[in-house]
Amino acid sequence: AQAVHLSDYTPPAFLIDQVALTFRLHPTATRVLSKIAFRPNPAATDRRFFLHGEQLRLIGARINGAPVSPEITDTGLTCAVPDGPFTWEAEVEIAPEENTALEGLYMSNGMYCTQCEAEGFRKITFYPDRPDVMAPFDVRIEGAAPVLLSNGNPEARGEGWAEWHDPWPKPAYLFALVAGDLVSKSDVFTTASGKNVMLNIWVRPGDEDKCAYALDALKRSMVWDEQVYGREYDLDVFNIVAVDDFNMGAMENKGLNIFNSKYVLASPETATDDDFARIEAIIAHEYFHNWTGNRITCRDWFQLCLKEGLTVFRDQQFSGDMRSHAVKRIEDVLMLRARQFREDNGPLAHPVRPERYVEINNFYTATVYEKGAELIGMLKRLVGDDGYARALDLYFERHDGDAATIEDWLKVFEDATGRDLSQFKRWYSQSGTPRLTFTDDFNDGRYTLHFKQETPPTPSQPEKAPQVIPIAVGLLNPNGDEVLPTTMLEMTEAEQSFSFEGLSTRPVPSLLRGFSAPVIVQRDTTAEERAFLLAHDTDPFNKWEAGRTLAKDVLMRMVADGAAPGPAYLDALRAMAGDDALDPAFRALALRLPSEDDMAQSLFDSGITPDPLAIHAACEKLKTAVARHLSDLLPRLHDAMACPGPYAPDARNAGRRALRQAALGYLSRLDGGALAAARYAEADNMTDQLGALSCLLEIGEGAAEVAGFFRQWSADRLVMDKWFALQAGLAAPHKAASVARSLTEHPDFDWKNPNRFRAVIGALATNAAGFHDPSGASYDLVADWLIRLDAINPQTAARMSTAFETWARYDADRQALMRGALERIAARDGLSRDMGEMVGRMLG
Ligand code: HT7
Ligand code: ZN
Repeated sequence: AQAVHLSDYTPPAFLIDQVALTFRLHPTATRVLSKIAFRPNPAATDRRFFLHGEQLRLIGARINGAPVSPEITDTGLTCAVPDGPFTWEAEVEIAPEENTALEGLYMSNGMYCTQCEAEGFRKITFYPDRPDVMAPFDVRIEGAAPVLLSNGNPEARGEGWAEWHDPWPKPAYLFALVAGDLVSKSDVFTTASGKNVMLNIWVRPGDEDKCAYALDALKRSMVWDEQVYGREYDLDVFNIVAVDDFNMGAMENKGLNIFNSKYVLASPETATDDDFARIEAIIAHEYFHNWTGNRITCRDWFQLCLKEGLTVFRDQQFSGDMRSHAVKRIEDVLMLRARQFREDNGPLAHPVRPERYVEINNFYTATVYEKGAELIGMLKRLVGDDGYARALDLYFERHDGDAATIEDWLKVFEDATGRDLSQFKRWYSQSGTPRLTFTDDFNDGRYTLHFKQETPPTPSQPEKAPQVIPIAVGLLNPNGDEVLPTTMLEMTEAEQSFSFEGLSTRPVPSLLRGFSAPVIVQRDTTAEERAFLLAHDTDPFNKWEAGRTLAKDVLMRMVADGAAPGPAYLDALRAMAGDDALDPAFRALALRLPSEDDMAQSLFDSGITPDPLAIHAACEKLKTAVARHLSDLLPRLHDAMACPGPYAPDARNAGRRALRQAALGYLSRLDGGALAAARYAEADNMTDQLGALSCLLEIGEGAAEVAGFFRQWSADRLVMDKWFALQAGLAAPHKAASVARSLTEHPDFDWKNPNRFRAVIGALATNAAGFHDPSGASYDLVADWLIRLDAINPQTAARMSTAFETWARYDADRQALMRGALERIAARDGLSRDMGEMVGRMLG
């Protein structure tokens, strides 16, 4: 398939003044009538009239009312057009019921819905389906469903029809339509300037009592965007619809967000604390897109990070404000390392702004989203809070209504702050995670830090130039007092030193506070120094990081030479776990060991071929050692963190439950799961129920509870996803493939539903030791299912193929098995463009 290049961008040949669409809904024969007012783009270099269109049956087309016969190919149509403005009309037929790819107009549980980002609108009608063509839309829907929704404001409705008008020019990827038997949970929000907005969350009948949390999160997001970014909502209604069959998390269509039901529906009985937190974050994320994405969109898909990096950064700020900044930062960094560092260190590494793609759906990645957000955080650190606020004000003022670029984005920062950001721009074009090494010396009261930065080669980028790295540093004296509060150093050279004068003793450095840049700090240091920082660092991120690196060092030694865990880590962990002055959520995070996948990457980085089974065994051993070392503290912690009264999903209670759960996990290793079984039996909320069940499964117990859970929840799709995922994700290494296989044979394994597919196949791929079982059984099972899914839903199948992106880390046998699985996928007839690109990049 042909690649698209950033350097090939040309402006659209025609612009659109107005779009009118009529939908006559039918499951197998929906008619879409379009009437589009085109005019030539004075800035265009190409004058050809081309409309994208795929899988459409053209019934008829007219220009200025006269019938025309366009030339149609697999990707669209061309037609001779008059000079000057003209009206294009077309009627096409599509079959939503046959659309299993869940892109374009499709059906989920009898409901019509759409997904148009990135290039799904071309499966609805012929159109210039590119984000830099923006237009106001009028939509008429005719269909038997009681609820008929589209973007913008409702204009008129009658029996079997409804009309919508969206006054804000938008690209086609933000178009949406929903029709079905839905009920709503509603409220009214009054904006800062006094305008009333009707808020509706639309769900299937029976789910209306699971919308309250999402609705509340929406109102909080609206207030927050007004207060923090000065952004008000701009329509009379804001609709959210929950859909069961959805390829990703949610979609920010103008005025009509469509959500995977998993990220809307929540009740204490069915959703965990993590689910509540994710719902809050995703509701906020999609709402924030109204300004960062919709009012200001992307010129082309290479600029995807312009809206996604910024909107992730904004949702992270919001969650930090709603909950705890320290805990949120740690969670975000855990996720960045688990997903983005993994991507950046393998064959799929690409810049935050990629320069070529075959299938854009393959670039909705952790690099574009999460590393993209880190770049915004670094910019803010470099220009300061005031500079950031001025730049954002200028961005909204200058680019409202535009399809913008990263150059536009950086220019507002340069203009608002006077800074030259040409070197910073490298963060957008260079892939790979920089390694930051340092040494220090101390002479006559002068302490000097010497840094070196190096970014390893990545696909098609053998050489890297130095990047601007904001390094937040603090210094502590040996009795634990801070002698230098957090100070931002700006590293711009490959090697650079920074000195601090007037110190009476050699300080202990606390580096990269708050994880001030997305880099890997490599430094040999003693367990005592890490334990010292864990005890004394005033920066909560680095306090946690010190414990984390201690745990990693211990695990590395356990894996490499079978060493027993030393006292430094265990004592430090004990002191921290028992320190009631610390936030329970923070302590819960500190008690969590590094993931097995993270350990595999760290071992590989230090030149050791990781053995997933040895890593798993070491983690198990360390968990038991921690449990024994903390055996007197754990029951106290468990009991003290009980949350009396009815369940509430707020951060304080969730933090207490998380710490209680961490204690229960370790205790289960001492009592054979007795307490977890009791907790399971008495649980009155899903956090406790699932938490207790996972403790049991982790120690190879819980068969009766698994059966009971199924009986209790078999009618609830979202809860059943948890049932599937827990079993595949926590199965013992040698059993994981057979457990997952039998789950795929379960009558409720509806593999066409992306959530259910991910719950089994995705969970198996995250069960590190089980996935990498030396027999290769899991690789085969995952590959078989990816092949099957690719035939009906390429987007989700291709995303999940990243299970194999780490093949180069492993021993020759595993490499051969993993590459064999990829080659088997690659060899399939009729492989999708999505999957073809992914396996091609992974095989190199
Ligand atoms: N902007 C959206 C990204 C997206 C998507 C969402 C659902 C299904 C398919 C999709 N393709 C791209 C979601 C977001 O980042 O907010
Ligand atoms: Zn987004």
